[in-house]
Amino acid sequence: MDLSKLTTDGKAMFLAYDHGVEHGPIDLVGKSIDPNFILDIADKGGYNAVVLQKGIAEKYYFNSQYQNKIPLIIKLNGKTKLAGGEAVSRQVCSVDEAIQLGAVAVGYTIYLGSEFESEMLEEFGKIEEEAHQKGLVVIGWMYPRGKSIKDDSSPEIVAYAARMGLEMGADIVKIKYCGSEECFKKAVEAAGKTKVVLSGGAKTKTPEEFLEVVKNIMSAGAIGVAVGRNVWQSNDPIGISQKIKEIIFR
Ligand code: FBP
Repeated sequence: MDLSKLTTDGKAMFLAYDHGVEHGPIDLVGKSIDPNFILDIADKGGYNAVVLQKGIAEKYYFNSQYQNKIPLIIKLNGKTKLAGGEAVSRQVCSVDEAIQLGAVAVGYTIYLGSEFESEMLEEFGKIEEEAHQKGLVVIGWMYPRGKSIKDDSSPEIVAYAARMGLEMGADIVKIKYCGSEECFKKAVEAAGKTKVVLSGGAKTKTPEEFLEVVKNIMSAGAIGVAVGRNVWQSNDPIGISQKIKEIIFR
């Protein structure tokens, strides 16, 4: 699959903004409640793409000034944190709807290890087939989660998640940080020809802490990041975007 619409010299910086679904407005502090604020960061910060759910894409991105400036990744599934029990996230947007909204890629979260893992794997398989037939890049949010997962960021689990992306046909996997450059290297190795991006995580105590993680994952062979809170919850979203950019594209 051709990743050129989503990358610069093979590297990528994606701005994630699907947290209104996954975490609720509590995450969307200050100006970040406004989707236009995020689209402006994506534009001015030089992101390769922005990640949105379909409602935000339809009302704020489609036919807006941003549509021709920033490529769109549509999340095809989602779940709230209000639902109890084992994690399951089902499809809420079709591949065709994503295309109509202007997406060049689709994203789908698979909760590996959940009781409902097989449902998500099956759904992902169908989405991947259709999206590839229609020329879209497929990104797997590979998140181990559930009673059977003791530590979702252990080196073994993160490498397993990365490998699953390759096995399932994802073009890019978005995985959590496992704590060091060495273990991330193993995950990149496990992903093989599937490219790896870091899933940002909760805002770190200092921006330097997050930038250190970005340095480590890039040295480990990742192609970049799909980051949300560490950017748009920052006091200086454009400033931190510039620093991330310098690390990724240097
Ligand atoms: P962050 O950089 O803010 O962690 O965003 C990455 C992301 O994968 C989002 O796309 C998603 O909404 C969120 O993290 C899900 O986080 P989790 O399921 O771990 O609570």
